[in-house]
Amino acid sequence: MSHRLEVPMGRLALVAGLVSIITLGFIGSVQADTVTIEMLGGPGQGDFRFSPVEVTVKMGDTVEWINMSPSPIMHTATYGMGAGDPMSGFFFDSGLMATGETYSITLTRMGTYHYYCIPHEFLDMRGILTVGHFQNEAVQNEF
Ligand SMILES: [Cu+2]
Repeated sequence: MSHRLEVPMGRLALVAGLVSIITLGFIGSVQADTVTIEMLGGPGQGDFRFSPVEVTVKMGDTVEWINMSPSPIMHTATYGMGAGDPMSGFFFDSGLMATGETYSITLTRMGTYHYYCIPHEFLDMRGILTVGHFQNEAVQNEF
């Protein structure tokens, strides 16, 4: 009697094990990612720009900017449409970044975030960051 019970219990344990593996796999697939945006421009690099200029991420992802321009060119990633925007810097502002420096944010609010570079606004160095529940999701808020 007790011997016959051991077999189904063993199968139950196997099934429970498989379920936990599948669950962990699912959690892994919705994990937060890090997206990197390069700040470019200057001698040998052409126009001052963010690359890619337009980025879509999931809520909870980390967005990282890195200044790839040659020294001593400084950039910023500053929320807003420009220095004349009363909301300038409201959601994020890296401050001046030297060559090789990085700045990271994690946005937990859905929407489309326009941003610019303070030193190169006059050269139209701008970017757009869209945050959705999921990658490529249509976004409701326009900031
Ligand atoms: Cu710049």
